[in-house]
Amino acid sequence: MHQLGHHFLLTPDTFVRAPLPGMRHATAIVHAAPAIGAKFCQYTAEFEAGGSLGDASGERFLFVVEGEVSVVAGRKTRQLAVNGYAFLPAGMKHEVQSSGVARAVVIEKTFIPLKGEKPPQPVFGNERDIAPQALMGDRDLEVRSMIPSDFSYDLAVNTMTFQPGATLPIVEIHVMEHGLLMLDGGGIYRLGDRWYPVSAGDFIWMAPYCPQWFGALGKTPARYLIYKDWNRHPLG
Ligand code: UGY
Ligand code: MN
Repeated sequence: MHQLGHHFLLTPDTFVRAPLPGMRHATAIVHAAPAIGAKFCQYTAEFEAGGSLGDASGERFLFVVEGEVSVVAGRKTRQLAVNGYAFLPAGMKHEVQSSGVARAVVIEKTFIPLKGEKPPQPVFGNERDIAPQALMGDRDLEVRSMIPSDFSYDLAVNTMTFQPGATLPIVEIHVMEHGLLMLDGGGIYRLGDRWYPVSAGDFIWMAPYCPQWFGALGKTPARYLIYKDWNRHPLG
Protein backbone atom coordinates (compact mmCIF):
# COMPACT_ATOMS: atom_id res chain seq x y z
CA MET A 1 0.00 0.00 0.00
CA HIS A 2 1.47 3.35 -1.04
CA GLN A 3 2.06 5.83 1.72
CA LEU A 4 1.73 9.56 0.98
CA GLY A 5 4.96 11.32 1.75
CA HIS A 6 7.10 8.19 1.40
CA HIS A 7 10.78 9.15 1.20
CA PHE A 8 14.17 8.44 2.72
CA LEU A 9 17.38 10.28 3.38
CA LEU A 10 20.69 8.40 3.33
CA THR A 11 23.70 10.14 4.82
CA PRO A 12 27.25 9.06 3.86
CA ASP A 13 27.90 7.42 7.28
CA THR A 14 25.31 4.73 6.31
CA PHE A 15 26.69 3.94 2.84
CA VAL A 16 27.50 0.29 2.13
CA ARG A 17 29.74 -0.59 -0.81
CA ALA A 18 29.49 -3.69 -3.00
CA PRO A 19 30.48 -4.21 -6.63
CA LEU A 20 27.72 -4.76 -9.19
CA PRO A 21 28.10 -7.48 -11.85
CA GLY A 22 30.79 -6.64 -14.40
CA MET A 23 32.48 -3.92 -12.33
CA ARG A 24 36.28 -4.13 -12.28
CA HIS A 25 38.35 -2.20 -9.74
CA ALA A 26 35.19 -0.33 -8.85
CA THR A 27 32.39 -0.59 -6.35
CA ALA A 28 28.85 0.75 -5.95
CA ILE A 29 26.75 2.41 -3.29
CA VAL A 30 23.18 1.70 -4.38
CA HIS A 31 21.04 4.60 -3.20
CA ALA A 32 17.67 3.80 -4.79
CA ALA A 33 16.36 0.63 -6.38
CA PRO A 34 13.09 -1.25 -6.99
CA ALA A 35 13.66 -2.87 -3.55
CA ILE A 36 12.33 0.39 -1.99
CA GLY A 37 9.61 0.93 -4.61
CA ALA A 38 11.66 3.12 -6.97
CA LYS A 39 11.19 2.54 -10.70
CA PHE A 40 14.86 3.34 -11.37
CA CYS A 41 18.23 2.51 -9.89
CA GLN A 42 20.68 5.18 -8.73
CA TYR A 43 24.14 4.41 -7.43
CA THR A 44 27.46 6.08 -6.86
CA ALA A 45 30.26 4.23 -8.64
CA GLU A 46 33.65 4.54 -6.96
CA PHE A 47 36.55 3.74 -9.29
CA GLU A 48 40.10 2.80 -8.41
CA ALA A 49 42.75 3.49 -11.06
CA GLY A 50 41.89 1.32 -14.08
CA GLY A 51 38.30 0.77 -12.92
CA SER A 52 35.32 0.10 -15.14
CA LEU A 53 31.55 -0.48 -14.97
CA GLY A 54 29.59 -3.50 -16.10
CA ASP A 55 26.77 -3.36 -18.63
CA ALA A 56 23.88 -0.98 -18.05
CA SER A 57 20.48 -2.31 -17.12
CA GLY A 58 18.36 -0.24 -19.53
CA GLU A 59 19.26 3.36 -20.34
CA ARG A 60 22.09 4.94 -18.35
CA PHE A 61 22.91 8.48 -17.19
CA LEU A 62 26.37 9.28 -15.76
CA PHE A 63 27.52 12.38 -13.86
CA VAL A 64 31.09 12.73 -12.64
CA VAL A 65 31.62 14.07 -9.12
CA GLU A 66 35.34 13.37 -8.69
CA GLY A 67 38.25 12.63 -11.03
CA GLU A 68 37.79 11.79 -14.69
CA VAL A 69 35.81 9.06 -16.41
CA SER A 70 35.90 8.05 -20.06
CA VAL A 71 33.01 6.70 -22.10
CA VAL A 72 33.97 4.60 -25.10
CA ALA A 73 31.13 4.16 -27.60
CA GLY A 74 31.74 2.98 -31.13
CA ARG A 75 35.04 4.46 -32.26
CA LYS A 76 34.71 7.55 -30.06
CA THR A 77 36.07 8.10 -26.57
CA ARG A 78 34.70 10.98 -24.52
CA GLN A 79 36.53 12.18 -21.46
CA LEU A 80 34.21 13.43 -18.70
CA ALA A 81 35.69 15.76 -16.07
CA VAL A 82 33.92 16.79 -12.85
CA ASN A 83 30.35 17.91 -13.71
CA GLY A 84 30.67 16.07 -17.04
CA TYR A 85 27.71 13.89 -17.96
CA ALA A 86 26.61 11.31 -20.50
CA PHE A 87 23.29 9.78 -21.46
CA LEU A 88 23.54 6.37 -23.11
CA PRO A 89 20.26 5.12 -24.62
CA ALA A 90 19.10 1.58 -23.80
CA GLY A 91 20.97 -1.00 -25.84
CA MET A 92 23.81 1.32 -26.87
CA LYS A 93 27.06 -0.60 -26.44
CA HIS A 94 29.62 1.37 -24.44
CA GLU A 95 32.37 1.11 -21.83
CA VAL A 96 32.82 3.37 -18.82
CA GLN A 97 36.40 3.45 -17.56
CA SER A 98 38.62 5.49 -15.33
CA SER A 99 42.39 5.77 -15.46
CA GLY A 100 42.66 7.27 -11.95
CA VAL A 101 40.54 7.41 -8.81
CA ALA A 102 37.08 8.75 -9.70
CA ARG A 103 33.48 8.86 -8.55
CA ALA A 104 30.34 9.11 -10.68
CA VAL A 105 26.60 9.09 -10.14
CA VAL A 106 24.89 6.43 -12.26
CA ILE A 107 21.16 6.34 -12.97
CA GLU A 108 19.69 3.40 -14.86
CA LYS A 109 16.13 2.56 -15.77
CA THR A 110 14.05 0.59 -18.22
CA PHE A 111 13.33 2.84 -21.19
CA ILE A 112 9.65 3.46 -21.98
CA PRO A 113 9.30 4.02 -25.74
CA LEU A 114 6.63 6.41 -27.01
CA LYS A 115 4.73 5.63 -30.21
CA GLY A 116 5.57 8.07 -32.98
CA GLU A 117 8.76 9.34 -31.29
CA LYS A 118 12.26 8.59 -32.53
CA PRO A 119 14.49 6.67 -30.12
CA PRO A 120 16.57 8.96 -27.88
CA GLN A 121 20.09 9.92 -28.95
CA PRO A 122 23.21 9.78 -26.77
CA VAL A 123 24.09 13.05 -25.02
CA PHE A 124 27.47 14.24 -23.70
CA GLY A 125 28.28 17.53 -22.01
CA ASN A 126 29.40 19.43 -18.94
CA GLU A 127 26.87 20.90 -16.55
CA ARG A 128 28.97 24.07 -16.20
CA ASP A 129 28.42 24.82 -19.93
CA ILE A 130 24.60 24.79 -19.68
CA ALA A 131 22.75 28.10 -19.67
CA PRO A 132 20.77 28.22 -16.42
CA GLN A 133 17.00 28.81 -16.27
CA ALA A 134 15.64 30.85 -13.37
CA LEU A 135 12.96 28.73 -11.63
CA MET A 136 9.64 30.64 -11.81
CA GLY A 137 11.55 33.88 -12.38
CA ASP A 138 13.77 33.54 -9.28
CA ARG A 139 17.33 34.30 -10.36
CA ASP A 140 18.61 32.93 -7.05
CA LEU A 141 17.41 29.47 -8.10
CA GLU A 142 19.04 28.16 -11.26
CA VAL A 143 18.02 24.99 -13.07
CA ARG A 144 20.35 23.31 -15.58
CA SER A 145 18.79 20.54 -17.66
CA MET A 146 21.11 17.87 -18.99
CA ILE A 147 18.56 15.85 -21.00
CA PRO A 148 17.02 17.45 -24.13
CA SER A 149 13.43 18.54 -23.61
CA ASP A 150 11.76 16.41 -26.29
CA PHE A 151 9.44 13.47 -25.85
CA SER A 152 11.95 10.91 -27.09
CA TYR A 153 13.42 10.99 -23.59
CA ASP A 154 11.52 9.50 -20.66
CA LEU A 155 13.59 11.06 -17.90
CA ALA A 156 14.92 14.44 -16.77
CA VAL A 157 18.16 15.01 -14.88
CA ASN A 158 18.81 18.56 -13.71
CA THR A 159 20.97 20.42 -11.29
CA MET A 160 19.38 23.05 -9.08
CA THR A 161 21.57 25.76 -7.57
CA PHE A 162 20.21 27.85 -4.70
CA GLN A 163 21.88 31.02 -3.52
CA PRO A 164 22.01 31.21 0.31
CA GLY A 165 18.46 31.86 1.54
CA ALA A 166 16.79 30.81 -1.74
CA THR A 167 13.94 28.30 -1.48
CA LEU A 168 11.63 26.25 -3.71
CA PRO A 169 8.67 28.58 -4.39
CA ILE A 170 6.06 26.03 -3.26
CA VAL A 171 5.76 22.76 -1.38
CA GLU A 172 5.69 20.58 -4.50
CA ILE A 173 3.49 17.49 -4.73
CA HIS A 174 3.71 15.62 -8.04
CA VAL A 175 3.35 12.24 -9.70
CA MET A 176 7.05 12.01 -10.61
CA GLU A 177 9.51 10.35 -8.21
CA HIS A 178 12.96 11.79 -7.50
CA GLY A 179 16.50 10.63 -6.81
CA LEU A 180 18.50 13.53 -5.41
CA LEU A 181 22.18 13.84 -4.53
CA MET A 182 23.39 16.94 -2.67
CA LEU A 183 26.49 18.16 -4.52
CA ASP A 184 27.41 21.40 -2.70
CA GLY A 185 26.38 23.36 0.38
CA GLY A 186 23.30 22.47 2.36
CA GLY A 187 20.00 23.53 3.83
CA ILE A 188 16.72 22.17 5.13
CA TYR A 189 14.68 19.62 3.18
CA ARG A 190 11.02 19.19 4.00
CA LEU A 191 9.79 15.74 2.98
CA GLY A 192 6.23 14.82 3.88
CA ASP A 193 5.77 16.39 7.31
CA ARG A 194 9.43 15.99 8.36
CA TRP A 195 12.26 18.50 8.15
CA TYR A 196 15.88 17.42 7.70
CA PRO A 197 19.18 19.29 7.69
CA VAL A 198 21.03 18.12 4.56
CA SER A 199 24.51 18.71 3.17
CA ALA A 200 26.80 17.68 0.32
CA GLY A 201 27.02 13.90 -0.03
CA ASP A 202 23.47 13.14 1.21
CA PHE A 203 21.04 11.20 -0.97
CA ILE A 204 17.23 11.53 -0.93
CA TRP A 205 14.62 9.37 -2.60
CA MET A 206 11.12 10.82 -2.93
CA ALA A 207 8.23 8.59 -3.95
CA PRO A 208 5.51 9.96 -6.23
CA TYR A 209 3.41 12.60 -4.42
CA CYS A 210 5.93 13.14 -1.63
CA PRO A 211 5.42 16.75 -0.47
CA GLN A 212 8.81 18.46 -0.91
CA TRP A 213 10.40 21.82 -0.23
CA PHE A 214 13.99 23.01 0.16
CA GLY A 215 15.59 26.12 1.60
CA ALA A 216 19.34 26.78 1.27
CA LEU A 217 21.28 27.72 4.39
CA GLY A 218 24.90 28.72 4.96
CA LYS A 219 27.14 31.20 3.19
CA THR A 220 27.75 29.31 -0.04
CA PRO A 221 25.29 28.14 -2.70
CA ALA A 222 23.58 24.77 -2.34
CA ARG A 223 23.46 22.57 -5.45
CA TYR A 224 21.85 19.22 -6.05
CA LEU A 225 21.51 16.71 -8.89
CA ILE A 226 17.92 15.59 -9.33
CA TYR A 227 16.38 12.81 -11.44
CA LYS A 228 12.71 12.47 -12.29
CA ASP A 229 10.65 10.27 -14.59
CA TRP A 230 9.30 12.55 -17.32
CA ASN A 231 7.35 12.86 -20.58
CA ARG A 232 5.21 9.74 -20.20
CA HIS A 233 1.51 9.15 -19.47
CA PRO A 234 0.95 7.97 -15.89
CA LEU A 235 -0.91 4.94 -17.22
CA GLY A 236 2.19 3.85 -19.15
O1 UGY B 1 11.92 19.25 -10.83
C1 UGY B 1 11.42 19.19 -9.73
O2 UGY B 1 10.37 18.59 -9.51
C2 UGY B 1 12.15 19.89 -8.59
N1 UGY B 1 11.78 21.28 -8.54
N2 UGY B 1 11.91 19.25 -7.31
C3 UGY B 1 12.71 19.47 -6.24
O3 UGY B 1 13.64 20.29 -6.32
N3 UGY B 1 12.44 18.79 -5.12
MN1 MN C 1 10.04 17.96 -7.45
